[in-house]
Amino acid sequence: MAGRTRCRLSGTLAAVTLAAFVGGVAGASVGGAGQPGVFALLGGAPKIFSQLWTEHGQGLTVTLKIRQYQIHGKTPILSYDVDMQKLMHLIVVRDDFATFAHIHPAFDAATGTFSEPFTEEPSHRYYVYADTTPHGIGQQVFRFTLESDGPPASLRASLAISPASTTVGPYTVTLARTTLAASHPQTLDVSILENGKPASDLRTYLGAAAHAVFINTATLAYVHVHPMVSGATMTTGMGGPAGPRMQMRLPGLPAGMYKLWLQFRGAGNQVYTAPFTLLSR
Ligand SMILES: [Cu+2]
Repeated sequence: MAGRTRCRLSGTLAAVTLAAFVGGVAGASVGGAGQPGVFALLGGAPKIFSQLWTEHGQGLTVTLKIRQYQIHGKTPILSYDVDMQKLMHLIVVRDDFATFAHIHPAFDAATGTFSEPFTEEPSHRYYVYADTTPHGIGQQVFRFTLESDGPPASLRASLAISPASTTVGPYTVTLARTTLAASHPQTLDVSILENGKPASDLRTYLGAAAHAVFINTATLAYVHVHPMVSGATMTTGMGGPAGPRMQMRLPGLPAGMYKLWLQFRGAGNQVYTAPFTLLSR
């Protein structure tokens, strides 16, 4: 698992923008029928049905609840394979792409329900991607839309290409470039420096040297790749060294502006998230 270069593509260009809204909006009501997820894995097909509902807590904190079913079944799926050390990876992105969360909901195996508290900010919409591997079915990714109180401040941010380097904690993360050739598979190098020298205290996180999530800011298409340590034929295993130079193998990304969040684990077991904005053209 850790050695595989994995690549996740979600969403179809035509369908996604619309789908985020067709999928409905959760958060305003408690419980109820729930919101059907929009299948979001490019090249795949929906083999299950996914549903999200929310339970309100204090203030703007909600508990996200996700339950999935066989496509024509009424019984919740109870058996999931562990993927990258977790049963579900939940990616939550704010509508202006300014915040990103990668969380791992608790799973109640008796009811097949994933639960995770999430605190919204006022006047924002959130895109929620639920990524699981139901046993015997394979990877499935569904997207939901979560709305906070008040009218959304902005549905689409106008984003500019970011600098190729950004600093998170003690680390400076640099991409080889921030423009990509549209629709061509390609390699993108990443380096992580600490105090001007290649960082030496990086460790694998969730079974990979790093995790990179790309979201097309117009279509909401979602791509999840795992960079490899440069020169290595595979990542160095659970908790092993990672970085400081890595290579991301990207699938052909359709033209557009992409927000990228690169997550890696550094000193003190802390997970860092480096945001970038790239243009595929
Ligand atoms: Cu990952």
